[in-house]
Amino acid sequence: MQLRAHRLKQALAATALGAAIAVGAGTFAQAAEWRAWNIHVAGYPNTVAMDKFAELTAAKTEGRITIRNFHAGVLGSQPDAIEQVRAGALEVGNFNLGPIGPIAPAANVVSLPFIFKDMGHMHRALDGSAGEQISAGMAEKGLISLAWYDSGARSFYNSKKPITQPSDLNGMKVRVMNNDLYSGMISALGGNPSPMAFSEVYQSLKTGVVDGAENNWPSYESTGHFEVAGYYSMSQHLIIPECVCINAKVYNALPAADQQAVKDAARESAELQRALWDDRATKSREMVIARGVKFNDIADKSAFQAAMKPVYDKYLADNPDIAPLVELIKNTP
Ligand code: BDP
Repeated sequence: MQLRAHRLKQALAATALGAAIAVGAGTFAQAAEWRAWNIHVAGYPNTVAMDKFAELTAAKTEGRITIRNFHAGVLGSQPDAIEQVRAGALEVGNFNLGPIGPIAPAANVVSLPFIFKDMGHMHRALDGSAGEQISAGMAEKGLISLAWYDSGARSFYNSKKPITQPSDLNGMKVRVMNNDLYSGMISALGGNPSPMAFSEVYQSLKTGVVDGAENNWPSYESTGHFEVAGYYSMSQHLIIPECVCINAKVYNALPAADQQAVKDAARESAELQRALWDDRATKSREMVIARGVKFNDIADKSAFQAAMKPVYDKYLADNPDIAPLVELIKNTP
């Protein structure tokens, strides 16, 4: 009996020692697990690309960094998530630059309506000095942009009628993302802006809290907004890029090789996202039109563009130091 007790004690001690060694070793070579925020649902180009980003990061860092994606906005609204990544409560997020603009004025240039002529123009600007200035402005606010994702062009949709000219928006309640530039844009067109979280838009359209909203084809389709706001009018007033953004302190604390690995992983995921984007935009558009959406082109957008003058004037009056960046983008061929 005594001998057995003794052996048991010995065995327990050995186990405890083993466990202590294991814990010690684990602490020493601890792998980092990051949490990543994404607003989009399964199958959406950004969701597929963020999964790729996680897979590539684990492979390129040989498991030193793993990323756990939280899709479909389950970790909260986008403005909240941006604050969480800045504060380090979350490590990573796929963010639209729209809600980043109010925090980082340089990043807000992309939210000036009609600043980009088309997607190609936006890509060229981001790939050059304008992109560097935008990244620098974000880094100052604690967000490092690892790569840029596409988000197409945003157009108006509503439950009432086709929009062909600014006066069609008169008195219309239109949901916008949280950013004064977008509220100013709707006011300048004679509508009533209603900033609200993405997750609330479907119900608000359905119950008539708002008459319309604005987004690209894939989001109009994936959210089901087309079911409750069946007029889509191709104003293409905003072409807003998105980032794979990481908390600056987390990124800066990484060894150089891991910084490179994470950046490469994000950039490769962006190549995939951009390829998937074009395909999804076509499919979403075809799908909603087949489901009865009444779509109209706005060939001449000059009246909408002219109406944006007060939006530009106010932004430049509030941020005079950003004027050269606005000019740089406008002059990017
Ligand atoms: C989508 C963006 C997403 C935004 C959403 C919105 O990808 O980041 O949250 O629009 O309108 O196109 O809120």
